[in-house]
Amino acid sequence: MLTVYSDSHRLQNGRAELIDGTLKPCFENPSRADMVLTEVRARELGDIISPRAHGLDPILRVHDAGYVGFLQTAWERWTAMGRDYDALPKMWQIRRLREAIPEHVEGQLCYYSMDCGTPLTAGTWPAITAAADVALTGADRLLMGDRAAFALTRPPGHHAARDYCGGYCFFNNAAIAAQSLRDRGCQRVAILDVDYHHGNGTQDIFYDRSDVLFLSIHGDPRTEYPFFLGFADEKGEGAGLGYNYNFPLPAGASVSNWFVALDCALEQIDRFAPDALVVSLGVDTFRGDPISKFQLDSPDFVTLGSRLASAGVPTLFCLEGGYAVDPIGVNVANVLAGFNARS
Ligand code: Q9C
Ligand code: ZN
Repeated sequence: MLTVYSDSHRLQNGRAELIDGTLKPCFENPSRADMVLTEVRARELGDIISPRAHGLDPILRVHDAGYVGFLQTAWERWTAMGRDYDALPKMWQIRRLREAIPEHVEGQLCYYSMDCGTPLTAGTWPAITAAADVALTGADRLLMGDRAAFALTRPPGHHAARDYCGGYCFFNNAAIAAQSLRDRGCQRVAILDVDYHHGNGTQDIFYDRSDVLFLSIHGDPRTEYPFFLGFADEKGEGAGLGYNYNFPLPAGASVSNWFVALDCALEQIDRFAPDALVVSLGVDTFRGDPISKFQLDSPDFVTLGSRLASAGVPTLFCLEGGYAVDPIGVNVANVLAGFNARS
């Protein structure tokens, strides 16, 4: 399986996030992608190529133009005010506050953010456009007939919705790739999100559509981030009713229960008969993950890859979360190797 990778991910390098009452180094940092790339190389899983630039059009098919414009100009506007530190929002347009988009860059930062854990930095724009290109170049390969491709996307994307960032995500790489596959000839695309956290952004983007099936297995939002979405009764709306599946599992759920949920998801994918499958591949389901509470062990990721291959659908993997940095490479490569062995 081919891997698409860009060094530009390094440009997203936030300084700190608020954890347990204090500022700690960002969990989502460049060393994650370094570990994954090193392991993919060592295991000789296939060629590693650079992305081709696809421009902003495929991004604007998924994201709001005002939001994209904000991301493009925010750092320049932020630093023009004399601020040379990471931009983080400190309030939200919550109930009964005015809905108008503020003019001030700090107000816009609050308006377009879901949380305060997603630092907008000097290099955010080049990093996130490169990550979208990585995903889109992976999609190119499926359209060329490849059985599968791995888009080593960083920063991740699945918490980013049409018009907001959050959860370390700015552009929804998997959604951009899925939409591009639709626009370039695939009739039906399924997105399976196996990250520990619910893919609220992806769900939001495709919630009213029947051409993109979204399924997510994740920690129950009654106790886990992102708290406000990801419940089992969210089944889609309008034309999209019946095309959204959430499989929330209690924090601490066993590995066997996790694989039961995977089988349920794969059954729905089979029924949907997609032309392509996009996997939002978070490996923060690992038992040693510092911010998550599932129990998967490294060999379980081989099983995951193998089961995904059994769907028999051209598959694009997009990297999402995974914060146990030392084993992240092994865990991701195990998924890809398990897939390769079965396909
Ligand atoms: N104490 C992804 O995995 N903060 N994003 C949780 C836990 C947000 C995770 C804090 C976690 C976002 C792509
Ligand atoms: Zn996650």
